[in-house]
Amino acid sequence: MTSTQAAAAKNKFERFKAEKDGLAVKDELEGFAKIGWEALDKTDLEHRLKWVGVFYRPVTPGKFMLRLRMPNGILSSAQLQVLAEIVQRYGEDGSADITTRQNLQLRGIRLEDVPEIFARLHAAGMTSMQSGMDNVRNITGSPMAGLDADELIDTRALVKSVQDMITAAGSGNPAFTNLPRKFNIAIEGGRDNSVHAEINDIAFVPAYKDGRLGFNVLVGGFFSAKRCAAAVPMDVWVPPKEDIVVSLCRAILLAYRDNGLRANRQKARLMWLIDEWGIEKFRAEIEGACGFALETAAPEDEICWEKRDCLGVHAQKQPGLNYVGLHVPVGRLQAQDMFELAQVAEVYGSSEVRLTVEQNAIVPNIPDDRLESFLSEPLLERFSITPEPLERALVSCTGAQFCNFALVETKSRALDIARQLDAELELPKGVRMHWTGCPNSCGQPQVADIGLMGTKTRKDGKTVEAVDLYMGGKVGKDAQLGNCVRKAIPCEELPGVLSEILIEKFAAQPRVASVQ
Ligand code: SRM
Ligand code: SF4
Repeated sequence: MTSTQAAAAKNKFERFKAEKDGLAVKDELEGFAKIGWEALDKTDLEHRLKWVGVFYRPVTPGKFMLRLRMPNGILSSAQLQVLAEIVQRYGEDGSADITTRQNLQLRGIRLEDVPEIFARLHAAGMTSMQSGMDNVRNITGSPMAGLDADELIDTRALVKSVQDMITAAGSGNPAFTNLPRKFNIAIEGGRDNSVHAEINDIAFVPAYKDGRLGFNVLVGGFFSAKRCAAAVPMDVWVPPKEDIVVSLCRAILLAYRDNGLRANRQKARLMWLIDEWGIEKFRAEIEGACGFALETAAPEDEICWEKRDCLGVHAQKQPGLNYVGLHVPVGRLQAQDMFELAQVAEVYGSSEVRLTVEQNAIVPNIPDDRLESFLSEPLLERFSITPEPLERALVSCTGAQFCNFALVETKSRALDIARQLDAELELPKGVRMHWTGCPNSCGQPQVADIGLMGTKTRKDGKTVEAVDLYMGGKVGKDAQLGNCVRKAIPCEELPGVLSEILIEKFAAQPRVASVQ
């Protein structure tokens, strides 16, 4: 019995993957669309469709979520317009979310429309292939890539090449569709660790070696309900060359595919294999698979800045051009927002839009003499460049509105509380608050100044929505993960609890009520 067969004997996910590869549904979509979602095989419906980015939502049966891939968080106005048209047809059910991986998810999708939607995505140069389940997620890179005068490495082409290798340029690549578990890759090119490299299974971090600029490689970072771990150094430095970066990613993925632990899904992420092998054996195996010698790591990485949030107007390295970061409250976009965002990028910029892991948007390449009229666009009343400090740095996962794992409502509650506290308190500087609806940590509470993780508790004899409180997460230079410092705070008590914390730990001052 092979190790994969042994795992299949123990684990229902391994069993159904062994029976039929998830990617097989790619060729069955026309048939699915004809028979309708209610007639689908349960495993195809609830699991295998995720291999092509189509997520059945038990909270809203019949209205699916479509998770795209946005390498480096970059898309064109024309692409955004196509996505806006797709969600617009679903009326109130249609919307989109910018995700914590610089990506877009569309809501309200009907299964009968999926073949046509896929044809439109393909025609517009987009894909949703392999974006869910045991596949590699959207690959992140600095949202200022190619714009920032202080950037070290422009990661755009590298990120795209790695995605193309993994997904066979978006058509689906069976070599990587049966990993033991999900997998995250980030390629950072700036000095401020804008993508939280250390929480990825593979992280490329800029570093000079003997005067040459390249990347130190970290491996094994992940969050799960059972365990959260920052990535550890692999003791490897690579030059920023596409063939080398792609080969290294391929070798790690194949080693993980063939040797990763599969019997227990709670112990299947890459770090568990690194624990079992030890980092020296891991490095040696990968080097053997690469077929070329790996250089040892550079002594230091070049992450030397506090993380920037990209909001507001910033001069680019191209003289006379600017990028403007717009705050999209908790990442939620309606069709009209998407049309307008696409349009302002076309009219004032270079028809390009970028997304950030803070769930915000950037419009690059706006000439100096077009800035003033850009800033007076009505869209900027909704997507401000100067939001109040708590709202500014607010991140939230999907939560109970659409996610069946959620223990609490997140996005609307996060926004209401941030707005209430912004109205009551004056803050000397931003405080990064991250909400996540359950221990899966999609909203990354461990990287926040204040992280809030949904749970349930008992109050006055009743079960109520509550949060565990995380503090101490640090991003950018010397990034570190925060820890749970207090458990099960009922959500209705949160405004008071957070107000006290903000006053005691973040030097907030109550605002003086204005005299009428
Ligand atoms: Fe996540 C599962 C949403 C980023 C850890 N995540 C889910 C599912 C698919 C569960 C489900 O089927 O309902 C959620 C879909 C809800 C929905 O309808 O939107 C979901 N995850 C999200 C997003 C949309 C949160 C957001 O609002 O931005 C993010 C999508 C990113 C993307 O574009 O691909 C998202 N998820 C993350 C991150 C953050 C990151 O990657 O930096 C994490 C923690 C980092 C990590 O994975 O190491 C994360 N999601 C998980 C886990 C726990 C993984 C584990 O090893 O245990 C699950 C559950 C699972 O995989 O079994 C999960
Ligand atoms: Fe859903 Fe939990 Fe992820 Fe939030 S953290 S999107 S509630 S799985």
